[in-house]
Amino acid sequence: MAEDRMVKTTCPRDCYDACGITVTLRDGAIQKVLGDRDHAITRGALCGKCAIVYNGAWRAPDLRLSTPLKRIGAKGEGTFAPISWDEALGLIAERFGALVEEGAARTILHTHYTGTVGLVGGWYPIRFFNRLGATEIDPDTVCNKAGHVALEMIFGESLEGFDPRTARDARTILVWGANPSHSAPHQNKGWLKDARAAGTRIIAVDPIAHDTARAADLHLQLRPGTDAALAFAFMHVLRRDGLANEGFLSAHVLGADELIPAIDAMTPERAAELCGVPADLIIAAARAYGGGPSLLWLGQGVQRQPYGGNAFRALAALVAFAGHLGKPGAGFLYMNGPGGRGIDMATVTAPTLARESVPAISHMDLAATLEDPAAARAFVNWNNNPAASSPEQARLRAALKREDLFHVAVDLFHTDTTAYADIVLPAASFLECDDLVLSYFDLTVSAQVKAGDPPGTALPNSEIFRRLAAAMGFAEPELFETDADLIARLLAQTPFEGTFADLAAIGTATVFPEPRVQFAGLAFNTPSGRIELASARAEALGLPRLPQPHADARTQAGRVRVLSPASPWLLNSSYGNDPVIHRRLGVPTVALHPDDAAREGLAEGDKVVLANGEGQLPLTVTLSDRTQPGVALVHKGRWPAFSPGDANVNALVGGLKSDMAESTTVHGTEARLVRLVAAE
Ligand SMILES: Nc1nc2c(c(=O)[nH]1)N[C@H]1C(S)=C(S)[C@@H](COP(=O)(O)OP(=O)(O)OC[C@H]3O[C@@H](n4cnc5c(=O)[nH]c(N)nc54)[C@H](O)[C@@H]3O)O[C@H]1N2
Ligand SMILES: Nc1nc2c(c(=O)[nH]1)N[C@H]1C(S)=C(S)[C@@H](COP(=O)(O)OP(=O)(O)OC[C@H]3O[C@@H](n4cnc5c(=O)[nH]c(N)nc54)[C@H](O)[C@@H]3O)O[C@H]1N2
Ligand code: SF4
Ligand SMILES: [Mo]
Repeated sequence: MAEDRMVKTTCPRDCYDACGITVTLRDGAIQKVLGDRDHAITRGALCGKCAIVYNGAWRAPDLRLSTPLKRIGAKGEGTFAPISWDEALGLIAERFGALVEEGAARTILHTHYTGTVGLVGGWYPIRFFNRLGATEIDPDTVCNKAGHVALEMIFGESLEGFDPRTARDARTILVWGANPSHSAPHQNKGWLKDARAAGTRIIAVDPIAHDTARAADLHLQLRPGTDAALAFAFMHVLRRDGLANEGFLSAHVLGADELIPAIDAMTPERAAELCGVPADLIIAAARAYGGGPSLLWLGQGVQRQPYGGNAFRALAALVAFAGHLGKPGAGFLYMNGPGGRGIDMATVTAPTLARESVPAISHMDLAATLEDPAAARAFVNWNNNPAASSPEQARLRAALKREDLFHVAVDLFHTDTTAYADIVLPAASFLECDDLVLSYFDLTVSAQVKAGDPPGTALPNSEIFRRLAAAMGFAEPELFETDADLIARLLAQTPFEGTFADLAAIGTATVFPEPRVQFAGLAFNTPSGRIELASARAEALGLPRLPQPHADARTQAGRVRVLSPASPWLLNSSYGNDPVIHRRLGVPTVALHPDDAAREGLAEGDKVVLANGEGQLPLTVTLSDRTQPGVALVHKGRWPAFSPGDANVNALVGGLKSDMAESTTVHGTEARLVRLVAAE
């Protein structure tokens, strides 16, 4: 028997952890996919979900797509016949070519997101769409765009966060609207736990008492959508207790004085009423944060609210009032982008290939646009499963049934979305191609290394779009650059000194020897060069000039606010088709506070329907003291096809846009609870 061989690679899921992986090979075949023991974040164990799927669905020949397919049944039915790559690409090129000829390239819509966050697998195909002139469904609008735009407006930058290693200098870490225990499991049990063990206070602000909140020193369990009022109350305490950094405010901040009346009015007692958090907890948390140095982890959950942009503006004001920037142990993190490690994303996406400006629309408009034969004549989804992940699920799926909509899906698996496609193209997984992965938490650069061959004739995303470009008759050399050349060029932009082979040998490189200080020079890329709490740009967009001390009104009696954050067993909708994951998940549930359940006469295990103007969803009740009265918890990511009612929580989610950036308001969803009486 041949010796075992090990390949180090990296998990490229949309996850804060960017785990190091060791793949064991025997006779050239993958035996086991395990966590890398030498990896500083992973420390030997993958998360539970990846440990299952990377040794399950992701390597299961019966589940993976292995050949191009052509639809032979009705749209949505999922009946296909295998065809060759030449035939598939020929059919696509013919349809796209005709639309280009007619000057209707923009009626080709494409959705994509973070099926893989590998720089090549995630973004190289954009080159093709730039050249084609297709309309991009702005991916961030389904996730985090409001937060990005708010931070960018205020700090001139949303993709430069604190360096997590600076936690050694922090006295407090405030985790606001993130749930690391699900969405960043290794940061939760490594970084956060280590910080706490070293004496750093951890404070969580979240409507749900998740494991991170339970392990924290303080948990402020606010009502959803009341974050801005709470942030103003924090600032109130800072000012009242002499913790506001006046020197910082006058030197680096625009508009702090204009905010003072609203701050002075938002006493902890007033905020307690609006947010449902006891005033003494607000005071204790504000003092701990204000004392500093402090880090603020800005979660993505906070801004998936109707006033999510304003909430981020208020949280930015809190950072400014505390003056927690520009020194070790201070700062905030939404996401660490590639730019801070030297990467210019235009190297990957080649925007110069676009002949005109590239049209983009919000995910919130996807269903309405797909419905309209004049606006949408073709549709491509790659790295994205909108029939499970996007709002207005029923409307979106009805639109995908349009016979005259030419639909191409690129995925590893048959999904709820591929079921509607005319052509399905099989993609290679991260175990089957090289790439670069940049954690969006740690300032590292990692190698994704090919460990095995894809099933059948499946191809990496990049190769699929190279071949499609050739079939279209496009000639620009950028459309044909090899992965190896691109990876080498990208790696050369980073501080890592070595080749891809050098990086592959170690898996992950820490590219800055010492922790970076966020905004070290306190120079901000805003028009004034300062932190713009008062924003002329906001005014020009019809938004208030200043952050507002807003709190959403309480949910009306008889309704619940439905929160649908990350599940520990799914990665968005990915993994929902793995049989072991499926067993772990059990039936789809709604977690209700015992008070709500008692009021509605519901008990553990009862069947209910959540219903609103958007749709309805059958669920099984589970009682939980992790939630609060008026708030129901239904995790995202179930596959409609495997769920009662052929729907998941997005059947309840409308297309309402946030106050900024036309972004998602998924956590603003409300619904009625309808009890099902079992037929005798
Ligand atoms: N296991 C797992 N990990 C994942 C994902 C997954 O699906 N599964 N998804 C990945 C992706 S794409 C993303 S974007 C990240 C997101 O990861 P996070 O940034 O952690 O965001 P979420 O899990 O969406 O939600 C975080 C928290 O926001 C809270 N929340 C909801 N409304 C409010 C509010 O009004 N105020 C406050 N303060 N909090 C609120 C929710 O209760 C939840 O606990 O996770 C990534 N990691
Ligand atoms: N109700 C509710 N809905 C939400 C959210 C929420 O909090 N609540 N969160 C939203 C957020 S934060 C996000 S980011 C979106 C994410 O939504 P999506 O972008 O749809 O993410 P996934 O559901 O994981 O779908 C990714 C798809 O890519 C495929 N894939 C994986 N690797 C590859 C590859 O290498 N090549 C190709 N071609 N395909 C690949 C996977 O099989 C999967 O089908 O969902 C949003 N939807
Ligand atoms: S999904 Fe996240 S936690 Fe799980 S293995 Fe991948 S990077 Fe690690
Ligand atoms: Mo996301």
